[in-house]
Amino acid sequence: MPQRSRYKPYDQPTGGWGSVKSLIKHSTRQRAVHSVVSLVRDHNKTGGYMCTSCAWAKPAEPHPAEFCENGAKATFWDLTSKRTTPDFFARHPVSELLEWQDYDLENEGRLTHPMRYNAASDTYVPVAWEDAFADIGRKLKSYDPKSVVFYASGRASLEASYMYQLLARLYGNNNLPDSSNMCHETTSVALPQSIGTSVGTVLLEDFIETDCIFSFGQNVGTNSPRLLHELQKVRKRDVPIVVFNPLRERGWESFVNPQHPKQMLTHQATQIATQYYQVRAGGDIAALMGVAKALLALDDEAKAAGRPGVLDDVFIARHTHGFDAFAAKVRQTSWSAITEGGGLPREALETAAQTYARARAVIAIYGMGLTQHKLGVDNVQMLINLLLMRGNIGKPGAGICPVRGHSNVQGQRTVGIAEKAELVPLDHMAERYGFEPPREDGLNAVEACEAVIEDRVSAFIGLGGNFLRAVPERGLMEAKWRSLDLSVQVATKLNRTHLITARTTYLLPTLVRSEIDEQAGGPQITTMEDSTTCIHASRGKHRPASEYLLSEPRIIAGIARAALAVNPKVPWDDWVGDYALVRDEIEFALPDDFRDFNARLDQPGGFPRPIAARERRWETDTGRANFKLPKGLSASFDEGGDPEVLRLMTLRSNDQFNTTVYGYADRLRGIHGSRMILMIHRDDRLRLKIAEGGMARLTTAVDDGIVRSLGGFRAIDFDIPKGTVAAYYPECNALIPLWQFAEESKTPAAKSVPVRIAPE
Ligand SMILES: Nc1nc2c(c(=O)[nH]1)N[C@H]1C(S)=C(S)[C@@H](COP(=O)(O)OP(=O)(O)OC[C@H]3O[C@@H](n4cnc5c(=O)[nH]c(N)nc54)[C@H](O)[C@@H]3O)O[C@H]1N2
Ligand SMILES: Nc1nc2c(c(=O)[nH]1)N[C@H]1C(S)=C(S)[C@@H](COP(=O)(O)OP(=O)(O)OC[C@H]3O[C@@H](n4cnc5c(=O)[nH]c(N)nc54)[C@H](O)[C@@H]3O)O[C@H]1N2
Ligand SMILES: [Mo]
Repeated sequence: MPQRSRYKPYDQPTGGWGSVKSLIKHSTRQRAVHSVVSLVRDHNKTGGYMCTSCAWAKPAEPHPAEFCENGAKATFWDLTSKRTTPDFFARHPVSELLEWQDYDLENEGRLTHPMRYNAASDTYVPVAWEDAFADIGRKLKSYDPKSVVFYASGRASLEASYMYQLLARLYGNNNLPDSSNMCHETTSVALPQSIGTSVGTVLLEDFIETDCIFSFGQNVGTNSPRLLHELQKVRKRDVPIVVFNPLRERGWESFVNPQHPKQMLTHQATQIATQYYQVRAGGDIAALMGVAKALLALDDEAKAAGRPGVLDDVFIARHTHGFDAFAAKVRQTSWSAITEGGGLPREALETAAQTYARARAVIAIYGMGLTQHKLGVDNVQMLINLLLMRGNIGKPGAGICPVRGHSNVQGQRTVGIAEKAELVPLDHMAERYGFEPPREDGLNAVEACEAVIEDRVSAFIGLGGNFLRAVPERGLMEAKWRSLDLSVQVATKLNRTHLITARTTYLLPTLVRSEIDEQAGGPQITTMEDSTTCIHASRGKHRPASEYLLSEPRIIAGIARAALAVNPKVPWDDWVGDYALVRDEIEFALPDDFRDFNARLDQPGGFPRPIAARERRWETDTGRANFKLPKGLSASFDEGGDPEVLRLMTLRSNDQFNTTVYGYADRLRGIHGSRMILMIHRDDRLRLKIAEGGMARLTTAVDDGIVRSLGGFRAIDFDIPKGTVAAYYPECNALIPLWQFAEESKTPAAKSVPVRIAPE
């Protein structure tokens, strides 16, 4: 399907007619035109279903059509009329399918039947649900419980997630890695140490009051386009938006709201970023240090002249810990180290500091550009330090705003999908279900990979996701996967993880969120938590893609009944019949967060979980908000010593949701027709003797005995800092060493892979 690659810089705004055209193309291609009406009527609306794309907040007063281009693509992709049937599997042996592209696999449409891999014919063949459950249960009973992994991608509802984590714990482990481990785990480690909460402190209403926004390492136009509505409103009030990103992402530059007729007809675009700083990959600690240094200088200057300082001295004295050590560190750090580390001139950082100092209330937004680095935790904590200097946490219009990924990834962690035992209300569960839950930590995503490589895993259960495409170290992982005894994949579409088979492999198809989930007690409601800790109900509206699909709660219960001893305190079947009963269980386990859960389902805009830091209650080791000192100025593995080593950022295109590739157009970056593209600075390309548009090979620059090399990239001159290059995830995951992860959080360091590049 990829055609010849084309590149033409995109000068149109984000949204606008480009977005409408793309929407029409995708609905037609997926033969999902029937879902357009529902998209407008039901999407992200009270009484409707919540989008399966990103986790951005859903407003209490939605737009007439509360969706974006990429939410629409996700919905068309789910509601496609195409089907991947038993007949398809009979015609295509797995060894053949392994040659297909990710796009082509999922483009076959929705899975329709439970299937089991048959090694003799090298095909998937249909299996009855009860036979599948019985066999999976029998096998699970035969393993050491510590050798089984229960992975979750971030889409399953709160109800399914609660049941899934309970299944793992009753079975006997905390091996509950999830996509969050590869994503905002860095946030979950950094924020509690700094401000005593593991999630962001910003609610949608803060955007109404803010008077400045700083953004780091997040691609709003592609990955959370509905946030552009907030940004546009903010810009109408002339609020400055300061962006730090190696790439000039269109979403941060200019936007036309496709749902605003006047803007569409007059082509009236809103400029989003007022200051744009192309920091080098891994350079944010240095850049933030520079802004902090300039801020201290402004404070000194003002105080010396007898004016009020620019720091919030009262807040710092009353609410924080460690300021003096932090200030000393900032003062000691030289401007030359800062400009070298961040790749930004001193004047730029001073200007950013002036903008920051003028604002009464600042929101800091960030994404994978901060979390997926060796010093990702320090990246996030430096950003918090900056906020603390002027009391920008716990007041209206201010706060920290990590933009989460999957639509319920945050909620899954909230209700217990976590490998860290201390994060889970295990005592409540022990009491309620009369069992002794495992107390030692389980495996996170990287540790699960290590365990697979070291032959310590017997079985892997995947509640959604595409584990083998999402994780680093693809070569070794795919090879070792084949010696697993059991792989069970609960999925909606066929992906590559399903094709790397274990000794026994099941492919279990499930409903998507927009489909009606009919159980004994009638159509069911599910719930999820958005990026701003608000909980929403979701009601499917469409007929399921096949009569053989089961809901995730039902599949989990099926496995649980077959694998576990009967426990009258855990009535799986009753729960499946009525998900409200599961919500009661969640409320029991987490009473502060989910008080009156069932009664509050339809609160417009969702109901927020209480976040102590919003009230300036600091649940940290010191009882205060902590200034944290970064361990270094470079967040990357490569310390910048060798000029032949470049930092590779592995990114999403506009036509994908993680490993799901919707097409080959990265419209907002002007790239069409191919995903094997290397974005590179012209001077780097010339130095490396690669022709413009010529082919290049990337080889990971580490010396650990493993060769990681990938050819076939077309090099395109891009507006990107020298020494930083970019290419697409998941294609590049073969290049990422498993041991290059963020210190403390173990989030794979996907944003600065040290690479050498050669012409091909
Ligand atoms: N349509 C769509 N929506 C999505 C997803 C999707 O794939 N498609 N994925 C979902 C998921 S799971 C997630 S986690 C989020 C991801 O959303 P993002 O956090 O936006 O993740 P990426 O696309 O990886 O892009 C990271 C951005 O960080 C920049 N960057 C890279 N390295 C650095 C750095 O060192 N410093 C700075 N300052 N910037 C840097 C890159 O140029 C890029 O703009 O989106 C979610 N939403
Ligand atoms: N190099 C590099 N690697 C990365 C990243 C990066 O930026 N760079 N980002 C990381 C991040 S942030 C994340 S979140 C992970 C994502 O990792 P995953 O969450 O594992 O991957 P996805 O691509 O979201 O999973 C897609 C599959 O999920 C299944 N699916 C879709 N909807 C449903 C559903 O409702 N239920 C069920 N049961 N299955 C469903 C479909 O079969 C589909 O093929 O990747 C990580 N890997
Ligand atoms: Mo993510």
